[in-house]
This record gives sequence, structure tokens and C-alpha cells, in this order.
Amino acid sequence: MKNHVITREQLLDFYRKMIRIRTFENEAIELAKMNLTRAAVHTYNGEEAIAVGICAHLSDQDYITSTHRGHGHCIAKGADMEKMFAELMAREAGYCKGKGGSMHIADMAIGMLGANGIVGGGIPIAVGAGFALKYTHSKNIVVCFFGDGASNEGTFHESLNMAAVMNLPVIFVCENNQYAISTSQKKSCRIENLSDRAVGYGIEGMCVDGNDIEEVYRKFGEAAQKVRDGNGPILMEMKTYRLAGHYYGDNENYRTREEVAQWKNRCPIKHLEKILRETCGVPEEELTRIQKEEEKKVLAASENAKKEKEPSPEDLRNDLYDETYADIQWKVFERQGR
Ligand SMILES: Cc1ncc(C[n+]2csc(CCOP(=O)(O)OP(=O)(O)O)c2C)c(N)n1
Repeated sequence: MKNHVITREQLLDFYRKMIRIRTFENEAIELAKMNLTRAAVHTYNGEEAIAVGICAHLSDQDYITSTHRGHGHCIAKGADMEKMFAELMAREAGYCKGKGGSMHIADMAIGMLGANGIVGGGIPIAVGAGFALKYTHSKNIVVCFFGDGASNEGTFHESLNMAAVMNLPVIFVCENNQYAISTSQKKSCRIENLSDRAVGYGIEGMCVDGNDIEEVYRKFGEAAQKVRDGNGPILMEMKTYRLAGHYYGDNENYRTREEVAQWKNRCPIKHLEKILRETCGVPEEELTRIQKEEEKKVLAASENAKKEKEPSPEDLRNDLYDETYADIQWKVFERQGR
């Protein structure tokens, strides 16, 4: 098993990416406040260590599937922030030409198979992608991100069982941020660790502190190696906490301020800052410089996206179906005299 030693440079790179995600999300909230976004915005604040620690092990040929809370996954996988902001603001220059919004960003060039507005919707897609990789004898893997709420959907159970019996190269990453909208995970499930569900499918389950970037990076590295070596799927539970509301506009009356404050103290970015300062001897000015550089990049992407135009009404019916399908459908309508 490869020993995953993490260098100072790698930690600084993780820090930069986590700051990039947090800054992107804070800017997305600002855009929502200005009524510039055209669909719900679900932010990833507090969960950054998971996407960054995991995607550091992936290449563009490895796939990920994501959720309605997908901005962090996209950025960690290398998506273009200007195209993301343009999509959030329904501009033609966006990833889906402004017709998909925050919850439907996909980028095949970097192996990002798509965010998904359907809770649990990405899980069977990951299994399909895993089957394609196995069928073509590829060494690449699929990482399937989903929430604790999604782990109570039928798709979760059917997909894990199928991936297990077919020995597919998929790592199922349950981001347990404690809530599904307003429902506490403790109220919807009687087991303490969702990773224990792996036993029911005969696969390995791992429970990880998702707010500790070093632990995420190391444990995922071990899992990825096993899966690349052909040992079949793994279920990883990442314990974390959603620091902002479920979406912009959530009144958060289902959790106490004390609980949120406790988790703010365990913020993954603060945690990494402490390691960088105290263990790696990184001066405060260097951390501030990284924050400023990322802020500049994120705000430039947002400003440029704002200047892009909205799609024209004539474009409304384009890109809805696959061309061949649309063509066949059209012929059927013609035959029916419609
Ligand atoms: C199939 C389906 N059911 C319900 C919803 C409404 N919904 C949107 S987000 C959400 C909660 C999802 O919780 P979780 O999977 O834990 O992800 P989190 O929001 O915590 O990241 C629900 C129920 C939906 N979008 N799709």
C-alpha cells in the first residue's frame, strides 16, 4: 500500500483550493441576494476538505458524479469558475448555455459527469460509469458523492448492491453533513455510522473525519488504490457539517445556534490553517496572500460572467434532446399529422 506522505506544498495547494471553494460559495450567496441567480443555490461551506482531499487523487479520466450541492466538487475537479457563475446566472456562456442552473453543471472534459437536482440521482449514474470502465478494462475509477439524506433513497441500496455483485470500480462517498434539509440524520436512521451499511452489500465501509483534510486525503488514497487494483467498490462516510443554510434563504429553525457555533470551531479551513501555521511554520502573510489571490480570481470570474448575455428566446427549444432522438420524434409527429 502506498504511504501517502503529505508535503507542505501539497497542504498549501489544498488550502488554496479550499479557500477558492469557500470564496466561490460566498460570492454565489451575494449573487443570490442581488437576485442574479435563476435557481436555488446550495452552498458547500464547511465541507471543502472532502472534495479537495478526494479530487487530489483523481485525473481527468477518473469520473465523479455530484449532487444539488455540487459547486465544490466541480471546482476541486478543475471546472471553469466563469462558466459556472454564468450558469448560475442563466447566461448563454454557462456550462448548460444558461438552461440548467447551479444544480446541473457537468464537464465531460474533466470527468465531471454532472451535478443532480434529484436526490440520489447520481448514484446509479456512477454505477453505469463504473460498468463502462470495467467493460473497457480501464484502471480509472468513479467517485460518487451524495448526502446522508440520499443514503435513505432506494437508488442508494440498489446501486450499492449492483456495484458490489459486479465488482465495479466505484467509491461511494456519503457526505454526512447531519441534515437532509431540516431533518436530522439521527431522526431518519437508527445507526450511528452510515458506513456500517456497507456490511449489507458485502463491501468495505470506512468512516472518516471529513473536516480533517489530512485524514480525508490519506484514507481516500488507500481506498482509491484498492479500487484501482480491482477489489470492487467501497462505501466511505465523511462526517462533516453544513455551515450555511440548506439553500440561500433557509431560516435554519431546525438547529440551534450553539450547535452551529460548535461546528464553526471545527471548520476544515480553520483546522488546516492551524496545521500550516503551527506544524509547517507558514507565516500569516502567506495565508493572507493566498486568500487575496483567490478572492481576485473568483470575483473576476463572477464579474466576467455578469457581462455575458442571456440566452435568446429562439434558443429555447435547442439542446433539449439528443439530435438523433429529436429527428426520429419529429418524423413520428409528421406521420401522425401533428
Ligand atoms: C428524489 C428527491 N426527493 C426530494 C428532493 C427534495 N430535496 C432536495 S435536497 C434534499 C435533501 C438532501 O439531503 P442530503 O442528501 O443529506 O444532501 P445535503 O442537502 O445535506 O447535501 C431534498 C429532500 C429532491 N430534490 N429529490
